[in-house]
Amino acid sequence: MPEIKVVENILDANDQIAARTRQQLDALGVVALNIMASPGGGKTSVIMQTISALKDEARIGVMEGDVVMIDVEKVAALGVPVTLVNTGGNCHLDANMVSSALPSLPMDALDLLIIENVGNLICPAAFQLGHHVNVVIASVPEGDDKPYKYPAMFRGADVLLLNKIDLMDYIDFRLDYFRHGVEVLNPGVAFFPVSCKTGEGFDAWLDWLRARVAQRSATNEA
Ligand SMILES: Nc1nc2c(ncn2[C@@H]2O[C@H](COP(=O)(O)OP(=O)(O)OP(=O)(O)O)[C@@H](O)[C@H]2O)c(=O)[nH]1
Ligand SMILES: [Mg+2]
Repeated sequence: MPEIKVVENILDANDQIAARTRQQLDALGVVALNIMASPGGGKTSVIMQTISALKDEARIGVMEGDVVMIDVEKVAALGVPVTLVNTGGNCHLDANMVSSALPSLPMDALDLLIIENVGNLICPAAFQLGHHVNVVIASVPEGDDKPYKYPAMFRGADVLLLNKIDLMDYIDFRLDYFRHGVEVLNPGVAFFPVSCKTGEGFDAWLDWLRARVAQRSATNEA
């Protein structure tokens, strides 16, 4: 089937650029997160809470995959370097976009690069960017069936945050059903229920991230 061949070639070219980016990041000792979620799931909110908590202990830079400056301006107000990765309206970031945006950030003065992908639970899962960690954010108002409907996204997660748990009392969200769907796809994935509004659950996520950044630094120094 020729259509499938074309898609394979595109992904192959993408993966080659992603591999180069990964080498650059590793040489610099920068850990990169690919933050993925539905539109409005809480990507920017999680990024901002994370920056506020960690910016005195880690040097953080941010890439915002978007077509407008709204999220860039929010992150810039926290005083960390941030750049827009203009997706031109595409439904996902790709390795070329991220690679082209690297010179816009002071990469040799960072420990952690946070990449906010386009709000979408399907396309971003298929594209390597050169990052180290897939962070998937689900949120309570989206419903408890999301792992069942978007399996590739949940299967590929290294970390899963369930955001907006402050809204649990207002939504019919069966946490057991959600967790079962995740466990079938991705047993043992690091899972953190959080609320960006109240801060609940954030300490566990921050500890996980601190450990991941420390692991990278230790490898780099060795
Ligand atoms: N109640 C509640 N609202 C939240 C929470 N986290 C985020 N929000 C709100 O949800 C809305 C969307 O949050 P964003 O962080 O902008 O979500 P996003 O995924 O970056 O959205 P896009 O970039 O547009 O895809 C905003 O109005 C936030 O204030 C939370 O934990 N609880
Ligand atoms: Mg956002």
